[in-house]
Amino acid sequence: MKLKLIFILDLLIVTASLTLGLQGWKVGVKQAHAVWSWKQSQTSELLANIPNDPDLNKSWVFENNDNIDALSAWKIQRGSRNIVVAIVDTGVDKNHPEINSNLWKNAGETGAYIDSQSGKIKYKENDGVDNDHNGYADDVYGWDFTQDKCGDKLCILGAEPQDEHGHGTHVAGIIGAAGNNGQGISGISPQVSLMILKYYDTHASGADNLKNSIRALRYAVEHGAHIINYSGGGPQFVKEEFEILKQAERKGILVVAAAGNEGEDIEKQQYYPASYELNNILSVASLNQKDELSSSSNYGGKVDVAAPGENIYSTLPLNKGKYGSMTGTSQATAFVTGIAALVLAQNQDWVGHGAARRIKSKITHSVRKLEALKDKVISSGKVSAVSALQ
Ligand SMILES: [Ca+2]
Ligand SMILES: [Ca+2]
Ligand SMILES: [Ca+2]
Repeated sequence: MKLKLIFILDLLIVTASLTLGLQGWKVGVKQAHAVWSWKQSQTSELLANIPNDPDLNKSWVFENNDNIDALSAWKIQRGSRNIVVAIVDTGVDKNHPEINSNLWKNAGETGAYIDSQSGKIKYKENDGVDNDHNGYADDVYGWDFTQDKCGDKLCILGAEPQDEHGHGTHVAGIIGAAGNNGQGISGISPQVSLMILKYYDTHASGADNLKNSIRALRYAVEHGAHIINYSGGGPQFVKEEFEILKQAERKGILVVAAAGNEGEDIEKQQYYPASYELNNILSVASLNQKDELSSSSNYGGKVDVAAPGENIYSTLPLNKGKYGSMTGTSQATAFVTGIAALVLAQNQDWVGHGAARRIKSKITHSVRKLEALKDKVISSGKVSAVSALQ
């Protein structure tokens, strides 16, 4: 059984919430300088369009619009709550103020009713009942496949897909941190619905993580996800995983998959799900700030595009500092997922069969070609949010 590894961060700079006045003052000065240098680099037209998230400039990706063309993309499209993105990962801190307003909610597990026996008001989200009869009790935001207990027909104890690691919350912020809300950063899709599916547990065996990743993918496919972000993978073809992703292909669900962090050519050393022969998989390599392929990034004929992936500033769970930086193809993948969410928000009539193929085509045909990516990724380029919308 293959080991289903998610990418552990290479670098984690936790910007801890500073409580001492002096330290707070120093941080304030640093921010002011950063805002200044950031604004110098933008044209007046883009400046008029910059959202009011004060820490957006802490990310080099947004410091210069050309890095991914997000500022100019937001002039055209800022995403939609109608677009459901499943994050198959370590869970997400749903209490994070930048994530909370963009969480997906299962309509069948929300709302109140009068209990016929007690006559009291009960809330579907915490009544312990599987109100929508999908086999999961109280699955409001998604599910925790690492903690749940399942009988023949019902799974319980998975209603809180909380992120103890940090990876899932970081990926979630890149895709869909609330934009223009006067705080923190902005995701590439400032409005979106994030479905939280936790499969990875650092203490579990590779076999268990793999089994749970397949359950998580199945949930996404069966519960209305339009796009799946999969920032993980492994070297072995797994038939069950292939079958569920094929079902996703039939439904038009796009799977954005990391190329992996071994610095290898994945045509020689396969890396799944990126390497599956399916039209709905969009695989992503990582770039550094100089537009070079990251030394740790996998590449090759199965990798479609590249995106920024080094030292990326995004959200972290509240007990891990709220914001911080991580590196890897996981982060690059999340940028592409965010762009895919914008493209689908712009073309909502595509939803359904064929949508994945169309989104993938838009993104791969609108890249900025880079000499450094020739023969490294199929499109020879890095993604551009604004070009993908045109
Ligand atoms: Ca349910
Ligand atoms: Ca319930
Ligand atoms: Ca924000």
